[in-house]
Amino acid sequence: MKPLSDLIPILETPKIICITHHYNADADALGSSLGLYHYLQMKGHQVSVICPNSIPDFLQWMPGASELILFDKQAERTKEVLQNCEILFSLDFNHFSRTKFLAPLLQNCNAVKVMIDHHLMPDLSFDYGLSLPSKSSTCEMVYDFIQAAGDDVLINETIARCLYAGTMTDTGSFRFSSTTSSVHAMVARLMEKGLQTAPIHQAIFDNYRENRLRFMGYVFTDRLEIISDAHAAIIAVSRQDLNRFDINTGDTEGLVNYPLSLKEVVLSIFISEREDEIRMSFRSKGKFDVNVFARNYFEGGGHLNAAGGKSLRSLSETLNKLKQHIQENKNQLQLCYNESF
Ligand SMILES: [Mn+2]
Repeated sequence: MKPLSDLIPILETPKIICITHHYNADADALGSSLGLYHYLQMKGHQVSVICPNSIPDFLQWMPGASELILFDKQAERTKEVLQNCEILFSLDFNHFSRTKFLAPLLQNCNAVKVMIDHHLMPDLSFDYGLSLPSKSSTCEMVYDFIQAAGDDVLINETIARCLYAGTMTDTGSFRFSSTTSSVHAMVARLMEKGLQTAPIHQAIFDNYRENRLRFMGYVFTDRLEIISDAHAAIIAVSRQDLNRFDINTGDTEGLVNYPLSLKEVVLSIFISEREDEIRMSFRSKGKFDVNVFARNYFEGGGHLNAAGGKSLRSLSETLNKLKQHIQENKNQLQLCYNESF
């Protein structure tokens, strides 16, 4: 994999470019894709953004959202665009499998493949790329890329809104330890470009339907289990629970973080029964490594304090297996809890 900086001179002449991100886009995947999209368009390139599947309602406000190509709805168009593509950017993921059903098309695409990502353990078979797990977000990496190309002057309010959104969500609103001085310096620069931050917080966090709040009440009352001696919390919801409150994919975003607000909880896990699999989110405080935990037991991974995974077993079997693995890690969890003071 050649360094990303080697790509900068190649982008000095107009190219046909595709940008894609992981399945179930979050604000960082979409914000980095659209931020890069607007930037490359201004550079004179022909650019398309391909999403592996439809994007959640709370991200529809993002500038350029109406121009996205959704693979689950526009398969033919996706194939056509990829066929003509010269450079393919993969953002906020580091292995094509993370795009699920889109993966074979991306893998077989003849374009020069570029990765920009901050997750652990990258696939290094991309032609160009940058993998920096210490970075707060892929949005921050796209900002750095634009700066490295000497194009600060091209950053406008549209790009600023996209890049801010993903940095804000991936840092837990600038709370996590990945929030370096460079992150704050970037936000300051984006504000100088006309960025208004309050409407973005509102668009992302104050944009739900009543059913989601009712669902949260139900979940915290009836579905939250605390394993005190292991400093762990589990929320497991069945398909029946999701249907009862008419809950979509985007509605469960962020729920996994709430149990971490409990003093004694070091590890929080959210499990939901989806159509094809059991989906799992892992969050931790301090040194407990959920990337390793998700990778070892649930075919997943991500970051030190935030990871995803899945299980093809039933919900109750998954829950039993999970509790067993929590017990196996009990000493480590107790250690992490004690170390945090
Ligand atoms: Mn990210």
